[in-house]
Amino acid sequence: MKELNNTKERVIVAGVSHLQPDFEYTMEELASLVEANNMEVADTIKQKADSVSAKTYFGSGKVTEIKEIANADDVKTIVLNDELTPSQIRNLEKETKLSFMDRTELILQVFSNRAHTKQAKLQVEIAKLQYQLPRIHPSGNPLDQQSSSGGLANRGAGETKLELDRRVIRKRITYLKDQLKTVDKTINVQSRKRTNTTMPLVSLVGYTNAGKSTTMNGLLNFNKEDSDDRKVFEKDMLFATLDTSVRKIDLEDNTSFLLSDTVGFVSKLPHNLIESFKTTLKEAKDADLLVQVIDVSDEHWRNMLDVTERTLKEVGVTDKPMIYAFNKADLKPDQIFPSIEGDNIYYSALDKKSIDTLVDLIKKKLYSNFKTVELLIPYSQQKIAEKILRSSQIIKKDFLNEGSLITANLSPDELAEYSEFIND
Ligand SMILES: Nc1nc2c(ncn2[C@@H]2O[C@H](COP(=O)(O)OP(=O)(O)OP(=O)(O)O)[C@@H](O)[C@H]2O)c(=O)[nH]1
Ligand SMILES: [Mg+2]
Repeated sequence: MKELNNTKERVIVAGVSHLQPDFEYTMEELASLVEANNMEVADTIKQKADSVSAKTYFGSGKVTEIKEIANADDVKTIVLNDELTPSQIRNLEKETKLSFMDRTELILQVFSNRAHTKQAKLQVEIAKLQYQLPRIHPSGNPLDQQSSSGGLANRGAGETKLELDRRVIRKRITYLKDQLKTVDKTINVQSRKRTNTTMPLVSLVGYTNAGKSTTMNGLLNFNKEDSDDRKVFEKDMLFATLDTSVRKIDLEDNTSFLLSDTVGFVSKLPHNLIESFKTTLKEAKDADLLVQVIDVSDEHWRNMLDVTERTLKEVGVTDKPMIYAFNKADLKPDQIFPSIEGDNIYYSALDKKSIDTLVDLIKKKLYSNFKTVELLIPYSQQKIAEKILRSSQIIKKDFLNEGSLITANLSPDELAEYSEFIND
């Protein structure tokens, strides 16, 4: 194992603060992302400036300093805290003869290593190619494209090859997008089957490694014997989950809800990646209730909460009822758990009593606007009775001479739909 560590590439993480209020935090995140990418942080370089340089991201003095520190540390790669323009990277590489990786490329690499399913692989590859498209050069040498030393003839040939390379990449993006559409369609058919029922959908969302998958597994065990085949993958690493899993949770009073677990968030998630992961995040968009899982034992939990809220807004998930689920309370000294304060719960996903309390809160939020009513449906409209029995929360049913008498706990939508059958 030790030997493995020695083979890790050592890199320097560097960033310009440019008036970002959470700069220090994003630099710490960058270091975690570097580790998640199986590299090691040898040094950290920061520059305070009101803005970044359009030419080299850092000011010129800093560029020289980086070169010196990298040489002293015997490091060849610098990882940067922002997404840079292709020309900024080119200029930096030209001036320092070092290799630069920006935050977007790093996140894409981490996602790429974690992608296992066809959908996740396609999503990541599309985002990667879109990132590469404006950054490829006619030769491996980034300096060739701009230099005029090769003479007109060479340059012309280079440009043609560049156009050709770009066309190949564009074609591949189109091809992959088509493939993704087919995969998405299959997944959509499955989720449409679900939406035929009126079972409410609860979505776990939150920062990566907060404990969403562990919470899902805890809820899966609720009311049931251990059922390993339904469990989702949980692990102490960034972006353990890249796909969405949906499971049915049965409650003791004959009611059920659907629960989805999905990809976690981090600051400055690349736009292309978010775009690519839209289908994966669809469950959160369709959800009746969001449970935001927060690792309250992490001193940066407030930043993580902000990142999650910002990302949700970016993917168009707004105005949803939300439970703030402060997880890993067991790791926080003096934190009493499980405990509920309004829409907040302090709990541990590893603790059975916590899970019971979380279920109570989910039920309370989910069914707060439900109403128990008695419906009388004539046998001439048996199809409607069948639909209610199939998809609503049934408390009691009787078959009378006049028709089916059903006592059910109905959502506002169902109350409106079946209003003519409601016995007052
Ligand atoms: N001590 C403690 N550890 C927990 C708790 N909940 C989760 N963990 C651990 O935290 C780590 C991350 O948990 P996951 O459930 O994989 O986190 P996630 O939010 O699904 O993470 P991603 O899928 O990477 O976004 C795992 O090692 C869990 O065992 C908890 O309540 N207490
Ligand atoms: Mg997970």
